[in-house]
Amino acid sequence: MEQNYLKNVATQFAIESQPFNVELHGNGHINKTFKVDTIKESFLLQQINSEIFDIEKLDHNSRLVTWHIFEYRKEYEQSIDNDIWFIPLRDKEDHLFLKDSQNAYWRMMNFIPNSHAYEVVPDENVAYEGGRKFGEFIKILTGEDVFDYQFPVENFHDIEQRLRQFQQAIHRADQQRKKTAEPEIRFVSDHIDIKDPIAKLLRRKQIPLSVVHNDAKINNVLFNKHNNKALSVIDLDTVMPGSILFDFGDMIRTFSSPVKEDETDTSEIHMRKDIVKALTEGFMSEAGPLLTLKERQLLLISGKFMTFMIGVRFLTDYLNGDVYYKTNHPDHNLIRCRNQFKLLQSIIEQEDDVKIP
Ligand code: GN1
Ligand code: MG
Repeated sequence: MEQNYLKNVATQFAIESQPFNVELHGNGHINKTFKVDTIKESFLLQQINSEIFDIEKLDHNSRLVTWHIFEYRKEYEQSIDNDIWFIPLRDKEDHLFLKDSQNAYWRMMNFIPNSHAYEVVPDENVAYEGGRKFGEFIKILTGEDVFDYQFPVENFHDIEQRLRQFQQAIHRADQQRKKTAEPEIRFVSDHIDIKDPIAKLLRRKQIPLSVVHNDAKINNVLFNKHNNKALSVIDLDTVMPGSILFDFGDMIRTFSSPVKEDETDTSEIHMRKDIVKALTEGFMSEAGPLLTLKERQLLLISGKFMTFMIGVRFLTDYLNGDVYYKTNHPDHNLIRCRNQFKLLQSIIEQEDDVKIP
């Protein structure tokens, strides 16, 4: 996208100085994020994919969650320097979204300085810190009323719905893609039981519904560049009602593999038990007292559940011809799916040796 266009979008938000540089930032699969530099400070400018997110509902939830985090910090006399806030429009102070002439939706937020994110967890300290930060996030959000929040993406972590979408994709798929993905399609039917414990308890409302992050990946935690302490949980787009197990499962999924989510060489992929132990300790240090006995028993199972579901979603998108996730090459979604299924296999193989919590 053109610099001048982006600078013009940026200046429509209530920032003090003129932007002098705008560049692509981060590795989101759905939205486009840019870093905007001004002489005084930097910001993040995001173009939100409105085919996927309902903008009004997203706006509603973003206001609630950022407001709640600030209230919490105030109550406990904690700094808000590393928390996210959205910058309103220059001419409409009560608006956080800009709709441009091409009907694209934009919003702007603060940039947290001296921070960085990991695609792969390098050691146990980072796993502990990341776990602690997501645990704190859950702790902050307890007490929020799930009924106040909306669903910017419907049925987001509804495994039955995801499987129906998968079946539809198989029916409509291009024959070549369907043939190439045969082993992965078979993997889904061979492992279909993985959904059962959590899906059943959710259906029977035996797992509490609460406001959770819903995208608790390692690259959604910012770390201090100098001392590697976790600073902040970012990407609040999917904060909505769900289960704590979705977040814990996503942590196992994204912290425990030694390679990136789209690594083509799957030979190294396995669940690193020491990393899972460290992330669990970190998470429990904040959120432990909030978990029910049932949730505790399902922690490792949540890792299988989320790894299975995200694998199914990548495969569905491959069969649909890459309409949902951004891709850099034709096999990108298939590789992401293989990655998830290899990891899932490793979790299954090791599950009897891992005791969590
Ligand atoms: C998507 O856009 P991003 O990278 O934050 C997805 C998550 C998946 C993830 C796979 C709205 O997140 O559900 O876990 O990719 N978000 C949406 O890594 O679909
Ligand atoms: Mg996300």
